[in-house]
Amino acid sequence: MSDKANIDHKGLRELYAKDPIEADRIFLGRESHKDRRGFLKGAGLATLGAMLGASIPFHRNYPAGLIPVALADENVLEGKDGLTLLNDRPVNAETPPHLLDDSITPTNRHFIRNNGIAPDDVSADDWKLTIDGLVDNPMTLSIADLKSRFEVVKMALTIECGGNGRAFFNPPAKGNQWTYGAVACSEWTGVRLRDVLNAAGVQKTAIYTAHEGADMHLSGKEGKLPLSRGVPIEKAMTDNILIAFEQNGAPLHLHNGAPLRLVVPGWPGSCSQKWLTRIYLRDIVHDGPKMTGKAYRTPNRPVEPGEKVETKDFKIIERMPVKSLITAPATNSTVNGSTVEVRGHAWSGDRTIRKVDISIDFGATWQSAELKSPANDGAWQDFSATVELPLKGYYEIWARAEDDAGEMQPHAINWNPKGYLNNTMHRVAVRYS
Ligand SMILES: Nc1nc2c(c(=O)[nH]1)N[C@H]1C(S)=C(S)[C@@H](COP(=O)(O)O)O[C@H]1N2
Ligand SMILES: [Mo]
Repeated sequence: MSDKANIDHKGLRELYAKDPIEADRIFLGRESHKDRRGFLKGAGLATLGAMLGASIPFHRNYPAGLIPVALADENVLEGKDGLTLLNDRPVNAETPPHLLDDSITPTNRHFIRNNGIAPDDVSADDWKLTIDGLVDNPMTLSIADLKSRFEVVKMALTIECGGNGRAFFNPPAKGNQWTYGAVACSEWTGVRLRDVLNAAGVQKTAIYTAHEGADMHLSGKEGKLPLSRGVPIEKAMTDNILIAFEQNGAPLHLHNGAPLRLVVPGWPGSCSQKWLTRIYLRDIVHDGPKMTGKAYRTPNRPVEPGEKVETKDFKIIERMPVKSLITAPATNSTVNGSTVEVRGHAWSGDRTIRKVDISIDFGATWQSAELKSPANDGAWQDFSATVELPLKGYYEIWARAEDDAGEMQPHAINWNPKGYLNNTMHRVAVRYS
């Protein structure tokens, strides 16, 4: 792995814990074996200064192999509860399935997927959102303007990272090794993107949106965006996309995009720009960071596991596929009675789930679960079932959802080079003793 990939995928604390001198070299470009102090300079010093939010007057005295205490002490998961940290720089954390049991995901259980560093100043009072590009009336709005000029709506909306389930790819795919928990359905309060775009006056030539946020690129370079995605204008005009200023009735969590974010349900989470500062309309497919190359793209044809695919043969991921998650019982739990209550959620991008089936015999037979309607268009659907375990022993509970277009979850992974869109059936281990 390259140095950069090393730090992107492992995170700072792990790097320093393993080999502090090597971490210094990778992170700060410091060749400290030559000199116990190994002066910090140039890019390394700038990166560190950007991360600490201040210059370091005594940087010449800074000892080698020491992670700055401000970074080491920082609790990157403050306000979150029970999440598994996959990386601390950028912060990436997922939620174990049994903690996603609620119909509406509490903020402290909502996963975090950052591509860069969250901004320091997220004061809602000073926040500004600019709408420009191919619109008749470009505008810059405060959060108070959004609230007073547009209808405020509250919706439960599912966000799932395009890479959820990547950990199960074989051959493996680089990137955060998400298992099941890069998905959540909080209740968001905001205004409809459509209403704001209509007020700005969408010009005929506009075909795509482009989103910008206030997060900082890992390099610390001013003006360099970690991620800027967009959606086709027809998608942007659907009525369940929100510019949200509240998550579960309170201000957004810092790492979920405080104080303002887009929420685009049913499409890869990356469309839901956090720390939202600008939306502009374009007459080309948006080509911001993480829109091109292989990012959030899959091959435009079936490929063999491990096959090398040229960049030109990739297409942008649009709707997310049909999927379900078992949230009770927790995997590896032991039950004392033969009757087990199974619960979970199912969703399919831009579609409704029509059926969820449960199996306790490795898919030989299935029983249908009770399935609720979504709270609104864009929310996942709760399911529940009571299953009877015939004898003491080991079981796997499997769930399989089918949507209203007849698409059903597969057994086998649809392999692709970057490990996106894994919607294989969720399996949970249970022992009856
Ligand atoms: N500005 C900005 N917005 C962003 C990202 C980011 O790195 N920067 N990550 C995106 C990705 S890849 C996902 S999956 C979702 C995750 O939202 P969450 O962290 O609130 O769960 O945010 C999206 N919005
Ligand atoms: Mo994502």
